[in-house]
Amino acid sequence: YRHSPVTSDNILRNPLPDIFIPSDLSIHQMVFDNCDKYKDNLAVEEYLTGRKYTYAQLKEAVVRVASALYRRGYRKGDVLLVFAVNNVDFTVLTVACAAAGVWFCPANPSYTAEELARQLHDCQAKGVCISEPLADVAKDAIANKQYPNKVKDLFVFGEASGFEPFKNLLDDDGKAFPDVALDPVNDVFVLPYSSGTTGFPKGVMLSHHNVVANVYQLTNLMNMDPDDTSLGLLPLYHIFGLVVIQFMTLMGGASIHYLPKFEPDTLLQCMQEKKISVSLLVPPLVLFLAKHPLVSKFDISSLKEVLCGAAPLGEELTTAFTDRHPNATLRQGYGMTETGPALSVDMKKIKGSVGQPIPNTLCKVADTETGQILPSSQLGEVWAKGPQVMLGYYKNQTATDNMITQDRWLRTGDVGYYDENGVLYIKDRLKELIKYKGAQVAPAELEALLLSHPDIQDTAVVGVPDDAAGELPKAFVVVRAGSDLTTEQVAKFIEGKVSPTKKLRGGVQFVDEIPKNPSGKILRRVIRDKYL
Ligand code: 4UV
Repeated sequence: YRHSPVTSDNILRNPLPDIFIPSDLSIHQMVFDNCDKYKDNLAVEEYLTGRKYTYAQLKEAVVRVASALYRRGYRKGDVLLVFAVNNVDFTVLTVACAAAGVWFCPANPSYTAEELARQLHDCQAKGVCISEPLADVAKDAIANKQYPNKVKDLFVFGEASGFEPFKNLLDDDGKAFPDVALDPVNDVFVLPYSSGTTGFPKGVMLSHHNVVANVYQLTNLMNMDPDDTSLGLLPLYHIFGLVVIQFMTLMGGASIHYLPKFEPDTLLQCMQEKKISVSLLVPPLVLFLAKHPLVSKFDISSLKEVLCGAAPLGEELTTAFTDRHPNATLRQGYGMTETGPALSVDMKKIKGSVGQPIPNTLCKVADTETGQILPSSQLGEVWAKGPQVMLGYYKNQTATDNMITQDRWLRTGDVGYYDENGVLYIKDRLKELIKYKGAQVAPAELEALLLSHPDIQDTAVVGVPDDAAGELPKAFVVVRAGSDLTTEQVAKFIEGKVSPTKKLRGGVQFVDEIPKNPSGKILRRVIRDKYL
């Protein structure tokens, strides 16, 4: 071993030697190499419809779609926004955009028209590609005058009036497949949105190399093979699904089985019938598999590897899961959109821990006030460094500079410590982000909406702990003098305006004032300590 896990400098490293990650490899080349290798193996399949591609067919479809995009005027640096649920053509389009040098910009399919309009406006997409049932929301978003956009092409997986069927792109002869000069280290592959440490969602510029690196780092630890079947349930718009489900599976020559949404019976049927062996999950899904009575009616004993991330996985839940599914190894991973996403994975089955940094990644714990590096057992902010750290936020240098230091350390905004073995534990969050079932809820967004209500004078939204969902957004509200506004009315006011994950499920509480520091920053910890 080249490194000891914790060196005298208090920087955490993987005990394995660094791995070689090619810096000239682009995403589509990485996928194509596997398509050539695994040819007739099943690559992706939709469980509900049976639509599927083998590896060879996947490559052919990617070539056709990239060619079709080129014919329609798409050039390196153009942005295509994808507003869709999981389906096999999502994967085709992801890789086709990479080949065409087009920035792939995924949006949460549960977004309202206004939420989508903001992302369309910010990313300056030239086109959108949507799932059939989302046509009306997408049309409203495109027509939004407050957030104007540059969308000229409308594509749909399936059919919808006013949208060109994606099938037309698949019918291209592939002859205009572009030979794009790509610099994998500096050219953007994907632009997912994340609120980061503060404010509204921002475009996260991940290069081809950021993502290639993360896939190499993970496959070095958790290799899949062609006999594996992987569950495609987590949404592909989110970085965990987008990178880890899609590319980790494709690297191993295994197959992905897509489901468009969580539905208990269908999920379990899919796991039983397809003999799912590898699943990426978030804690509420681990809870479901660990405790729901329905699970006993199905044989899901094929499950052997589960990687759980996006929110804390408690010890008690880990035990409940492994007691019920003894064949399966449950590992906790830790990461974020801004780091492509994985930073650490628990390889030693230490309950409650997120393990050690993955290869080629450094982590340290810094004093939250002074930035001084801390020794083991002390709580502080986790900082990380590695080839997966994003290029930066799109058109937002200030937010980038606040998160990444000059020597490329990224401040995660998470609070944790490491033990004497160099194993990391995440305990809390410094940043304002709330996680509902692993999905991001940005308090700033809800606060801005609440402040648009004429009777609301001030507000702060924080996450309250919840066993099933992790956290629930709760609003503390200062009402204007003389108003007869009720807490129910406040919750209703928000409900219709945001995607379901952002509803104020944690409740609304009226307070006299919102604690703030002298520069007006909301003191969320004070609110939590005082009221929760
Ligand atoms: O930006 P994001 O929505 O990204 C994610 C990414 C999750 C993962 C998890 C394991 C992997 O192996 C992997 O590849 C990707 O959720 O939210 C990032 C924030 O979510 C919290 C933490 O606050 C991050 O900054 N978070 C993510 N994983 C964990 C977590 C965890 N295991 N424990 C506690 N908090």
